[in-house]
Amino acid sequence: MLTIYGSPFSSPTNKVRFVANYLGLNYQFKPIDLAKGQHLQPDYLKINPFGRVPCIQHDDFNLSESNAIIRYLSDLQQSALYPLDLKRRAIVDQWIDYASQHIMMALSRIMFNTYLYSILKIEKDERALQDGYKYIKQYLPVVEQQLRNTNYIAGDHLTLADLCLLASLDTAEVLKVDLKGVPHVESWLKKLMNEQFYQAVHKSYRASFEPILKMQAVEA
Ligand SMILES: N[C@@H](CCC(=O)N[C@@H](CS)C(=O)NCC(=O)O)C(=O)O
Repeated sequence: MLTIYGSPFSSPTNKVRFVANYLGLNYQFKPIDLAKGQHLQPDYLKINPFGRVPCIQHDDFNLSESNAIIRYLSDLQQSALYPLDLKRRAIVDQWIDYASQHIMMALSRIMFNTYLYSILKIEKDERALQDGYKYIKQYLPVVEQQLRNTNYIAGDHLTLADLCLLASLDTAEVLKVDLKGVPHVESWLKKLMNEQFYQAVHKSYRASFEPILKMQAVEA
């Protein structure tokens, strides 16, 4: 039995669900309400001591950190999403790291300091917000350059790295990050958003983010 705990507007949670859907895994999704602090309740901390989403329970095995989870799920299914060949796997890891440490990092600075700060009741960090926009402008052309040459981010086949990048760039519209200057990224994103594994999570990121937008409009 596989359970995924997470929040519908959390990119790392969506990443895990994209992978689980792609792999055809049977799972139940248990929403954790960050606004209500459910991620910090003792019951949840027993499953994930990090106090973050996502995490999974697979029978009696608990695992946190979205990148560890997607590697585990892919290997569980012996999927080509995470190739066994040493060099091909290393290239997938390279892009998982780039997507996480540069693209997702930049976008989450924007996300936290545009929307989530008010929900999580933390102080807005204006400097981090500006850094987020600066970094995404700096890092996206690297992705554009790669996608100009290959169909997918780690080569000519879909891999975990694409799903990792997809979960990050999914937020671009809501965060008003313009993708017009990176047309290969834009068409890669559109292509993946049409896939069933994506649509089984949400029709668009905006759709699952709607409650947050409404909440902010009331507070404004
Ligand atoms: N590196 C972690 C990041 C997890 C993370 O930061 N999740 C956010 C939601 S997107 C969270 O749980 N935030 C709760 C908090 O900051 O209190 C992963 O990839 O799973």
